[in-house]
Amino acid sequence: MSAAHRLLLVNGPNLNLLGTREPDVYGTATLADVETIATDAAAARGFTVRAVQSNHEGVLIDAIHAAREDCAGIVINPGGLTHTSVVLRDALSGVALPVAEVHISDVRAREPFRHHSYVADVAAVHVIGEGVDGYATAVTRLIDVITGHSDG
Ligand code: CA2
Repeated sequence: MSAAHRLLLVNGPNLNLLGTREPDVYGTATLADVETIATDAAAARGFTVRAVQSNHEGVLIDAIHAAREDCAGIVINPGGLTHTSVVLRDALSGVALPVAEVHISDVRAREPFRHHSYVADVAAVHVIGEGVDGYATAVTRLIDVITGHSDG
């Protein structure tokens, strides 16, 4: 599969805990389930997915930089880094690939510190509060942007 048909899926800190705690907020699906949901949605459109999850900001930055070489877009749930990280935002902005931002929970309805996203204005697609199925929505809408079927 060519770079033109590959997405990078990035899950940030603590998302490896999906399915183990806080099911009332994040549901019962695991990180592996999330990666399958995204992979299946991409496959339906002829795309592949490279998935990375890390609790270390630098690992995420390196994966985003590497995507410049061989991916057509990035789907990212930055976890708590959403609300804190200029560094992550700069990495996404710097690689100049189309980005879809996903949040499992409805961050707009949670604590005030979750209302601001440093990533939001570098993302073409935003999917918030759709649970883990939001990853499929994000993949599909990002592929629409990449292929010119939508403006996001
Ligand atoms: O709703 C989302 O997807 C979030 O990005 C998840 C982050 C949170 O900091 C954001 O405000 C919203 C937290 C991810 C932690 O995930 C856990 C999953 C299960 C158990 C504990 C944490």
